[in-house]
Amino acid sequence: MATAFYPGSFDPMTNGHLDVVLQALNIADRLVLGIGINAGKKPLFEFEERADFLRRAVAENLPQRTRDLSVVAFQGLAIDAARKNGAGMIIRGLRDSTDFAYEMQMAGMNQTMAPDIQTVFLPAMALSRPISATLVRQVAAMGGDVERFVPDFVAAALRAKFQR
Ligand code: COD
Repeated sequence: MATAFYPGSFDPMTNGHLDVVLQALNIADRLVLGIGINAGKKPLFEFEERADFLRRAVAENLPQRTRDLSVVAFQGLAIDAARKNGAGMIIRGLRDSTDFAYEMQMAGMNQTMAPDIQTVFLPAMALSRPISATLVRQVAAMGGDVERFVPDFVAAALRAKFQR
Protein backbone atom coordinates (compact mmCIF):
# COMPACT_ATOMS: atom_id res chain seq x y z
CA MET A 1 0.00 0.00 0.00
CA ALA A 2 1.54 3.35 -1.08
CA THR A 3 1.40 6.03 1.59
CA ALA A 4 2.27 9.65 0.77
CA PHE A 5 3.09 12.48 3.17
CA TYR A 6 2.21 16.04 2.08
CA PRO A 7 3.77 18.61 4.43
CA GLY A 8 2.66 22.23 4.49
CA SER A 9 1.59 25.14 6.64
CA PHE A 10 -1.94 25.13 5.16
CA ASP A 11 -2.60 28.47 6.92
CA PRO A 12 -5.21 28.39 5.56
CA MET A 13 -5.65 25.72 2.91
CA THR A 14 -6.28 27.16 -0.54
CA ASN A 15 -7.70 25.80 -3.80
CA GLY A 16 -4.05 25.23 -4.80
CA HIS A 17 -3.43 22.95 -1.82
CA LEU A 18 -6.70 21.17 -2.60
CA ASP A 19 -5.64 20.50 -6.22
CA VAL A 20 -2.43 18.93 -4.95
CA VAL A 21 -4.30 16.82 -2.37
CA LEU A 22 -6.69 15.51 -5.04
CA GLN A 23 -3.82 14.70 -7.41
CA ALA A 24 -1.90 12.98 -4.59
CA LEU A 25 -4.91 10.77 -3.89
CA ASN A 26 -4.69 9.62 -7.52
CA ILE A 27 -1.24 8.19 -6.96
CA ALA A 28 -1.32 7.12 -3.30
CA ASP A 29 -3.54 4.64 -1.48
CA ARG A 30 -3.24 6.63 1.71
CA LEU A 31 -2.41 10.33 2.19
CA VAL A 32 -1.11 11.89 5.40
CA LEU A 33 -1.29 15.68 5.51
CA GLY A 34 1.40 17.04 7.84
CA ILE A 35 0.76 20.48 9.28
CA GLY A 36 4.17 21.93 10.15
CA ILE A 37 4.20 23.53 13.59
CA ASN A 38 6.74 26.30 14.04
CA ALA A 39 7.03 27.12 17.75
CA GLY A 40 8.39 30.61 16.99
CA LYS A 41 5.60 31.61 14.57
CA LYS A 42 1.97 32.35 15.42
CA PRO A 43 -0.30 31.03 12.66
CA LEU A 44 -3.54 32.76 11.66
CA PHE A 45 -5.49 29.52 12.23
CA GLU A 46 -4.80 27.00 15.01
CA PHE A 47 -3.87 23.42 14.13
CA GLU A 48 -7.40 22.02 14.69
CA GLU A 49 -9.00 24.65 12.44
CA ARG A 50 -6.47 23.99 9.66
CA ALA A 51 -6.97 20.23 10.04
CA ASP A 52 -10.77 20.64 9.86
CA PHE A 53 -10.50 22.68 6.63
CA LEU A 54 -8.40 19.95 5.01
CA ARG A 55 -10.70 17.12 6.12
CA ARG A 56 -13.81 19.02 5.05
CA ALA A 57 -12.38 19.87 1.61
CA VAL A 58 -11.68 16.20 0.90
CA ALA A 59 -15.07 15.14 2.31
CA GLU A 60 -16.76 17.57 -0.11
CA ASN A 61 -14.66 16.81 -3.18
CA LEU A 62 -13.78 13.14 -2.85
CA PRO A 63 -16.05 11.65 -0.16
CA GLN A 64 -15.15 8.08 -1.13
CA ARG A 65 -11.51 8.75 -0.12
CA THR A 66 -12.02 10.33 3.33
CA ARG A 67 -10.97 7.10 5.03
CA ASP A 68 -7.64 7.23 3.17
CA LEU A 69 -6.80 10.66 4.57
CA SER A 70 -5.30 11.63 7.90
CA VAL A 71 -4.04 14.94 9.21
CA VAL A 72 -1.17 15.17 11.71
CA ALA A 73 0.90 17.92 13.29
CA PHE A 74 4.67 17.70 12.96
CA GLN A 75 7.78 19.55 14.01
CA GLY A 76 11.27 19.09 12.63
CA LEU A 77 12.30 17.30 9.47
CA ALA A 78 9.69 16.32 6.89
CA ILE A 79 11.56 13.06 6.18
CA ASP A 80 11.31 12.06 9.86
CA ALA A 81 7.58 12.85 9.92
CA ALA A 82 7.07 10.94 6.66
CA ARG A 83 8.85 7.90 8.05
CA LYS A 84 6.99 8.08 11.38
CA ASN A 85 3.73 8.02 9.42
CA GLY A 86 4.77 5.07 7.26
CA ALA A 87 5.08 7.13 4.06
CA GLY A 88 7.50 6.30 1.25
CA MET A 89 6.71 9.51 -0.69
CA ILE A 90 6.80 13.22 0.11
CA ILE A 91 4.42 15.28 -2.00
CA ARG A 92 5.16 18.90 -2.91
CA GLY A 93 3.28 21.25 -5.23
CA LEU A 94 5.06 23.30 -7.90
CA ARG A 95 3.70 26.65 -9.08
CA ASP A 96 6.62 28.36 -10.78
CA SER A 97 10.38 28.60 -11.10
CA THR A 98 10.70 30.03 -7.58
CA ASP A 99 9.01 26.95 -6.11
CA PHE A 100 11.09 24.76 -8.42
CA ALA A 101 14.46 26.18 -7.30
CA TYR A 102 13.61 25.89 -3.60
CA GLU A 103 11.89 22.52 -3.85
CA MET A 104 14.75 21.00 -5.88
CA GLN A 105 17.21 21.96 -3.15
CA MET A 106 15.03 20.45 -0.44
CA ALA A 107 14.34 17.33 -2.47
CA GLY A 108 18.07 16.93 -3.16
CA MET A 109 19.04 17.17 0.50
CA ASN A 110 16.15 14.95 1.56
CA GLN A 111 17.22 12.38 -1.05
CA THR A 112 20.72 12.30 0.46
CA MET A 113 19.43 12.03 4.02
CA ALA A 114 16.63 9.55 3.23
CA PRO A 115 17.18 7.69 -0.08
CA ASP A 116 14.22 5.43 0.73
CA ILE A 117 11.77 8.36 0.62
CA GLN A 118 10.82 9.61 -2.84
CA THR A 119 9.87 13.28 -3.37
CA VAL A 120 7.04 13.65 -5.88
CA PHE A 121 6.33 17.07 -7.42
CA LEU A 122 2.78 17.73 -8.54
CA PRO A 123 2.06 20.66 -10.87
CA ALA A 124 -0.26 23.48 -9.89
CA MET A 125 -3.45 23.58 -11.96
CA ALA A 126 -3.72 26.57 -14.31
CA LEU A 127 -6.40 28.41 -12.31
CA SER A 128 -4.77 27.92 -8.92
CA ARG A 129 -1.21 28.55 -9.99
CA PRO A 130 -1.08 32.16 -8.71
CA ILE A 131 -2.64 31.34 -5.33
CA SER A 132 -0.57 31.55 -2.18
CA ALA A 133 -1.84 31.27 1.41
CA THR A 134 0.25 34.32 2.36
CA LEU A 135 -1.47 36.48 -0.27
CA VAL A 136 -4.88 35.04 0.65
CA ARG A 137 -4.31 36.14 4.26
CA GLN A 138 -3.19 39.56 3.06
CA VAL A 139 -6.20 40.08 0.76
CA ALA A 140 -8.62 38.94 3.49
CA ALA A 141 -6.99 41.18 6.11
CA MET A 142 -7.41 44.15 3.77
CA GLY A 143 -11.08 43.42 3.19
CA GLY A 144 -10.75 41.80 -0.26
CA ASP A 145 -12.84 38.92 -1.56
CA VAL A 146 -10.98 35.59 -1.38
CA GLU A 147 -13.84 33.32 -2.49
CA ARG A 148 -12.19 32.43 -5.80
CA PHE A 149 -9.02 31.29 -4.07
CA VAL A 150 -10.21 29.12 -1.18
CA PRO A 151 -13.15 26.79 -0.43
CA ASP A 152 -16.25 28.73 0.70
CA PHE A 153 -15.98 27.57 4.34
CA VAL A 154 -12.39 28.88 4.47
CA ALA A 155 -13.55 32.21 3.00
CA ALA A 156 -16.25 32.35 5.71
CA ALA A 157 -13.67 31.63 8.43
CA LEU A 158 -11.42 34.39 7.04
CA ARG A 159 -14.34 36.84 7.04
CA ALA A 160 -15.10 35.90 10.66
CA LYS A 161 -11.44 36.26 11.61
CA PHE A 162 -11.28 39.76 10.15
CA GLN A 163 -14.88 40.52 11.22
CA ARG A 164 -16.54 41.49 8.00
N1 COD B 1 -0.71 25.22 -6.27
C1 COD B 1 0.07 24.12 -6.11
N2 COD B 1 0.83 23.88 -5.00
C2 COD B 1 0.78 24.80 -4.02
C3 COD B 1 0.01 25.97 -4.11
C4 COD B 1 -0.75 26.18 -5.32
N3 COD B 1 -1.47 27.30 -5.51
N4 COD B 1 0.17 26.69 -2.98
C5 COD B 1 1.04 25.99 -2.21
N5 COD B 1 1.42 24.86 -2.84
C6 COD B 1 2.36 23.84 -2.41
C7 COD B 1 3.70 24.44 -2.04
O1 COD B 1 4.54 24.57 -3.16
C8 COD B 1 4.21 23.40 -1.08
O2 COD B 1 4.74 22.31 -1.79
C9 COD B 1 2.96 22.92 -0.36
O3 COD B 1 1.87 23.26 -1.21
C10 COD B 1 2.73 23.54 1.03
O4 COD B 1 2.74 24.95 0.92
P1 COD B 1 2.61 25.86 2.24
O5 COD B 1 2.89 27.26 1.82
O6 COD B 1 1.32 25.59 2.94
O7 COD B 1 3.71 25.32 3.24
P2 COD B 1 5.30 25.47 3.13
O8 COD B 1 5.77 25.15 1.76
O9 COD B 1 5.70 26.79 3.71
O10 COD B 1 5.82 24.30 4.08
C11 COD B 1 5.87 24.46 5.50
C12 COD B 1 6.68 23.28 6.07
C13 COD B 1 6.76 23.44 7.57
C14 COD B 1 5.96 22.00 5.76
C15 COD B 1 8.06 23.28 5.38
O11 COD B 1 8.77 24.40 5.77
C16 COD B 1 8.83 21.99 5.65
O12 COD B 1 8.76 21.06 4.89
N6 COD B 1 9.56 21.94 6.74
C17 COD B 1 10.35 20.75 7.04
C18 COD B 1 11.74 21.17 7.27
C19 COD B 1 12.71 20.21 6.66
O13 COD B 1 12.50 19.03 6.49
N7 COD B 1 13.88 20.80 6.31
C20 COD B 1 14.94 20.11 5.65
C21 COD B 1 14.84 20.27 4.16
S1 COD B 1 16.27 19.69 3.38
